Amino acid sequence: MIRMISLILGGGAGSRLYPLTSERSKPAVPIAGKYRLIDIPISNCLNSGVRRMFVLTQFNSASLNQHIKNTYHFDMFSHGFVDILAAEQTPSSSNWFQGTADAVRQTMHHLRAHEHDYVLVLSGDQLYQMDFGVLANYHIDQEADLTIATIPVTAKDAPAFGIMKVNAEGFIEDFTEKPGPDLLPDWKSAVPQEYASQEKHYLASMGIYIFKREFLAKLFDDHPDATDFGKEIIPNAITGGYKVASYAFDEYWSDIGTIRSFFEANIALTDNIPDFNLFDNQKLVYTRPRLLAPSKVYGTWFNKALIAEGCIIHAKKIERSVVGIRSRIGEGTEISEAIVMGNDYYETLHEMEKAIQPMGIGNECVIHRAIVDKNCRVGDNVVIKGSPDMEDTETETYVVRDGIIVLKKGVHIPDGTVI
Ligand code: ADQ
Ligand code: ADP
Repeated sequence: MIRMISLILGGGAGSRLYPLTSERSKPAVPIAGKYRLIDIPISNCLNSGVRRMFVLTQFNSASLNQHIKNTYHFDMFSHGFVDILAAEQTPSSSNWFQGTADAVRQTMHHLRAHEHDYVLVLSGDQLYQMDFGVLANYHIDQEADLTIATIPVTAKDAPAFGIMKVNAEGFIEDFTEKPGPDLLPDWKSAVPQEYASQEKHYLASMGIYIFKREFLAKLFDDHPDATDFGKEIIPNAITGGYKVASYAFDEYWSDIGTIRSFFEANIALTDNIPDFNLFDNQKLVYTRPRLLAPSKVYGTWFNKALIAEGCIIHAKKIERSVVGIRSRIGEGTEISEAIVMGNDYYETLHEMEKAIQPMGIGNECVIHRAIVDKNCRVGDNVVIKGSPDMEDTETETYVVRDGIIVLKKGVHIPDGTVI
C-alpha cells in the first residue's frame, strides 16, 4: 500500500484558455461533450487507487464546486476526498499563488492532517491515461527523491516544455525550462527508434512529479523564494545533487492548456480509433451523473461525431464535431470541425417564446472550426467559419485564436450574422 496524496494544479492567473475561462475556473471547462477538465486527472487518480486529492485553483467557481460536490463521493471506509483549495485573493495580492511551486507550498499545511509518504503533483490541463501506481513503484525502485514523468517531443514542440538530459541509469543530469530554439541542439537525447523516426529527439517533462514527502518539504525550506517547479525547484534539486529520476511514459499524452490544443484534442476524439480512449472498461473517465434523456435526432447525416446525452438535433449534417449535453440544433444547419458545448439547462416552451432567441443553434446555420461555449443563442442563417489565416481578435461575443472562433458563454448571435 503506497501512501500518496495528489495535488492537482488547476490553473494560474494568465489564462491561455480564455474566453472559456472568463466565467469559470480552468478545471471546470467542459471537454468531450460531457466531462470537465478536472475529471481527467481525478479519473487517473481513482483508476490508480489514489483517493485523496486536492485541487489547487486561483479562484473557486460555483460550477467547479457543484461539479466536485455532486460527482465525487467516497464511502466512509475509503478515506477518500477531493478538496478544492483556492487562493481567494486578488491578482495584486501577494497571497495569490505566484506559480506552481508557490501553490503547492501554500497548500502544504493542509497535507499534514493526512498520513502520506509521497506527494504526487499533477497538471489540470492534460489529456492522458496513466497508472500512477506504476509511476510510484518506479520512483520507489529507483530510490529517487523526485521522479518526473517524461515523453519525447519534436524540436518544434520542445520550447514549450521543460527539457532534460537523462543518464543510462534513468537519472536526470540537466534540466532547462522552455529552452529557446537557438539553445535546442544541445539538448538532443538518444530516444527509442520509434520516437526518433517521428523526429522526437527531446525528452520533455510532462509536469507530473512524485516527491518523497520530506524531500518536498526540504526543497521548500532550502529555497524559500522559489515559486515555480520548472524554473526553480527542479533545476535546484538537480544541481543540489539529489536523485531526480525520469519515468519514461510511452502512451498518448496531450497538453490541452491552449485554445488550439484543446480544440485539436477534442476533435481527435472523433477519430475511428482515438489515441485517448473513452470506451475502456478498465480506465473509466468519471463525471457527474446527470440523468439526462437519450439524444433525439431528426434526419441528420453524421460522420465522426461525439454526441452527448439530452440533445435535440434537427441539423442537416454533423461531421468531425463534438456536441455536448442538452444541445439543441435547428433544421438545415451544418456543423463541421466544431465543438458545441451544449446547455446547462432546458428552457421551457414559454421561456423560448419570450427569449430574443432560444438557447442553442438556429436553422440553416454553418459552423466550422469553432467552439460554441455553453448556453449560446445562435439565430437562423448564421455563418461562423474559422480558418487558419484569421488574425487573433476579440469582440463582445467572440474571440479568434489560431484561426478558431470561440463564441463566449451565453452570447446572442442574431439571425444572418456572418463571422
Ligand atoms: P507549463 O504547463 O507551461 O509547464 P505552468 O504554466 O506552470 O507550466 O502550468 C503547470 C500546471 O499548473 C498547469 O495545469 C497550470 O494550469 C497550473 N498552474 C500554473 N500556475 C498555477 C498556479 N499559480 N496555481 C495553480 N495552478 C497553476 C509545465 C512545466 C514544464 C513541463 C510542462 C508539461 O513547468 O517543465 O514540460 O508543464 O506540460
Ligand atoms: P452540468 O454538470 O449538467 O453542466 P451544472 O450544474 O454544472 O450542470 O450547471 C448547470 C448550471 O445551470 C447551474 O449553475 C444551475 O444553477 C444553472 N441552471 C439550472 N437551471 C437553470 C435555469 N432554469 N435558469 C438558469 N440557470 C439554470
